[in-house]
Amino acid sequence: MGLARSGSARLSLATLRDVPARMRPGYDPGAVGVGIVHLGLGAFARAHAAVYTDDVLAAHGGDWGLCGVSQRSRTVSDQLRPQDGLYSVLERSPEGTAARVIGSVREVLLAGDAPDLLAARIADPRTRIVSLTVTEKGYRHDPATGRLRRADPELAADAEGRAPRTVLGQLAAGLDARRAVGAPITVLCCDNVPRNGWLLRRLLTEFAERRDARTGGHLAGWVDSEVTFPSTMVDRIVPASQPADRDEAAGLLGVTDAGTVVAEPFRQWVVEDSFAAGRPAWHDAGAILTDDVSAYEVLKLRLLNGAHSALAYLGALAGHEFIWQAVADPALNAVVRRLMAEDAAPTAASPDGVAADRYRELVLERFANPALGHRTAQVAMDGSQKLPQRLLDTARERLAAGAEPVWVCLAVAAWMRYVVSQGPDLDDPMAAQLAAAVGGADEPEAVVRALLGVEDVFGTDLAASAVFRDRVTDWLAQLHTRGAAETVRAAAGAGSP
Ligand code: CS2
Repeated sequence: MGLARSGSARLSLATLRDVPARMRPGYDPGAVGVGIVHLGLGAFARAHAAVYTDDVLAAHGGDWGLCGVSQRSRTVSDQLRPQDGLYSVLERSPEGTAARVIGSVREVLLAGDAPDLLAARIADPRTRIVSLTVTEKGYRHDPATGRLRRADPELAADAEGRAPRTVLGQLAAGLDARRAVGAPITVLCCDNVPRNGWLLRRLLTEFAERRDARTGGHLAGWVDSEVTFPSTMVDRIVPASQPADRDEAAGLLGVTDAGTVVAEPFRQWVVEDSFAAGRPAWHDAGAILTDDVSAYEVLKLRLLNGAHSALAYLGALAGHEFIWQAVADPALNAVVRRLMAEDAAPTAASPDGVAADRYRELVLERFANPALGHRTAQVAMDGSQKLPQRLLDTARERLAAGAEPVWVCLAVAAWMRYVVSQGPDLDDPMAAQLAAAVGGADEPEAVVRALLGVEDVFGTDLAASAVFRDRVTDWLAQLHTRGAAETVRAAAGAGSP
């Protein structure tokens, strides 16, 4: 792990007193019981929901500790278990780094190791919320239709009764055990997918019906009457942690911390207030509890995440390793501003009190934070799962309004160029399907036709839009012949291309 201060004690409940008092949790983590099972204990969850809950525990106490569940790799459980679930968040801004130890994660499980224990945790009446950050691809659905991928072999095996390896399988097994206890519960999706609560209810119901058909059970009906699925909008930029971050954490804390995560100072959480068995007082930690999350969600997914993806693909193609470098590029900055103002903003009604242009400036300031070290390659991952809600829905609405989504088309063309240029190294759950669709095609027209034909991503309508298809093709041709940097420079210089 290359910890800076070898020989230093490691963060744990026993060594917490060695950490400067202002950096410690404002309560005794060891005394907190589990009230939330969180699926997907990645860096984002640890720097977002777990932090809000840590604030609530400091302010109000209560048994809202998290049982954090890693899905695949052993890394997080190896980092956190020897530390009694404790870890630090390094908040990075151009002014410096502030560290705090988070105590809200009270247990760490690896899903594959303990499927029965996980189901028992979800069934336990003391568990009142199951929350999730498993990324867009974790739901195994078709982003274009919002339906389960019927042919997914992992889902099929879980529905056939195997010890669950998929998120939906784990949820179904746990909720079915809870049905025997009869205690209502809330499932809280915290991923960047549109109408995430509604979508997760639909996907889980679809899966439960398949499972019921095999078992003769009544899980789908129970989920319908006893489980709530509030929607959320989640926002904080959290780059993947690097060895140097762990060294800095050791320097600041005075103990070593294998599980430290890095984040920007900004954080936002908007939550639909629909909880079947109670919830922590997250509003006292700055979260917005509301009846309707939709305006916040659409604004964030289309302006922030849409611009982020555009910067990631154009930035990577232009040779920028980090997002802050891409947004500091005057031509790229100009192009992304136009995408946000001319294509995305007209499709996103601002929530009360939020001015779209002020929101845009704040987002660009956050992207420009050089202390974060957020890689374009990280944001560029899983494009097939991200493009629909970040860019394609914007394009659809602009086209329906009779407008040409010029800048969204540039971002889509950049994604296509990125897909082809990455070849077998493309980090995307649909990499094989995208490569097969492109085949040996190289001409822009052929590449656009091939990728627009991938209905799981583009549906059927966009391929049929000559306006969309021709503009994407024109941009891809420019990226081919002039390269990304020159294409963007020319576009930024031109009034309207
Ligand atoms: C990013 C998001 O990696 C990505 O796809 O766009 O993780 C982004 O940083 C967050 O949604 C910000 O809240």
